Amino acid sequence: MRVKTFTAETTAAAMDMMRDTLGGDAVIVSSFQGDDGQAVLIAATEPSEPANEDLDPPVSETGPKVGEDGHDFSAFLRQALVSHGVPASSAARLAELGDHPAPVTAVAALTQALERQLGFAPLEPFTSDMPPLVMIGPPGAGKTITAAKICARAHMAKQHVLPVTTDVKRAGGVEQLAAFTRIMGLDLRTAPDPDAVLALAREYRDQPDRLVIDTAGTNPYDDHDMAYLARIIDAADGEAVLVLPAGGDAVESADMACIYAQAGATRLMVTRLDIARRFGAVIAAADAARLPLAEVSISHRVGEGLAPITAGVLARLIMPQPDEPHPLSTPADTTSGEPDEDQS
Ligand SMILES: Nc1nc2c(ncn2[C@@H]2O[C@H](COP(=O)(O)OP(=O)(O)O)[C@@H](O)[C@H]2O)c(=O)[nH]1
Ligand SMILES: [Mg+2]
Repeated sequence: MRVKTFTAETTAAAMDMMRDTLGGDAVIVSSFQGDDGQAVLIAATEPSEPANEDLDPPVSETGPKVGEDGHDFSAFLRQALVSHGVPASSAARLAELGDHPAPVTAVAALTQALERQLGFAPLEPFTSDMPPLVMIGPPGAGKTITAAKICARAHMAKQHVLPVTTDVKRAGGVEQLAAFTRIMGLDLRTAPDPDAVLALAREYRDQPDRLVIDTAGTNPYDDHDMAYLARIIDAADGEAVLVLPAGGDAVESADMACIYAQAGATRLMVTRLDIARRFGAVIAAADAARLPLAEVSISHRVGEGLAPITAGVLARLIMPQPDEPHPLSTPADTTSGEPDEDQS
């Protein structure tokens, strides 16, 4: 297999260059946006004649190889992952994992690697006899919107859900969630401290309602904040879901995820995938903290809900396929009457 990298203003222009140079049999191995904003397309072709010397040199030091048992995509995977900000060591490990047994396409190789390295644990099915969900994370991560989305989904499915907030000190903290629960006709309970959380958890232990507890933003580097948060999780005797936005610095996100995992987080919910184009932070956080990915949020609107995330979806986000629809296509707008969030 011979490979060539094409760089152009747009993916379409890069595809034209690919077809002109390699002909119609070329296979797109990877397509992503380069650091300079240019569209980068890596294509491969099986030469019917001895290798043409004017093809690009290999894309890495060792270069892509054709193994005994098929294609070796490890260099492609590493390059694509690093371009998304995945730390080099993690990218190298994933690239190795993707390579054996030999997959047919680069996306299949990355899917295989992500399946092996990361966990995927959707919040569905949501049943009322499950432990309370406690949404935790730094300020502005999307905890409140995500809590509202989970409650809305459960309510629409006629499941019993009780929204709770511990975010009582910040001005507007309660009101933000109340604006959504009011529309749904759900009561919102407040729990100002761990004792109140404990009392609510006990009160509802034998009730059909599952508690969804929104918490105030915490600073993972503040020991007092984290100790207090751990007390809330403990009092709820629930499952803590770390909420982090996509698109942040990968190493910072990984550091934070490890601290929240120590405080009790058992899953990772990623928000703002609609306004991110680099997904290294998602992989780095889940990988470093060994937190399975629950679901993802792709809209600020509560009615647009949450989307499932799988290894295949994540692989396509990392290596978008020009001929395929976006792996997280935006759901229809079902938000009539919903209070809109200020996006400024
Ligand atoms: N575009 C977009 N905005 C989001 C998403 N999730 C949350 N937001 C916005 O991010 C901001 C912070 O969300 P919020 O739930 O208040 O964060 P919290 O401080 O963690 O509770 C709000 O303006 C939300 O509307 C998402 O998936 N996509
Ligand atoms: Mg909040």
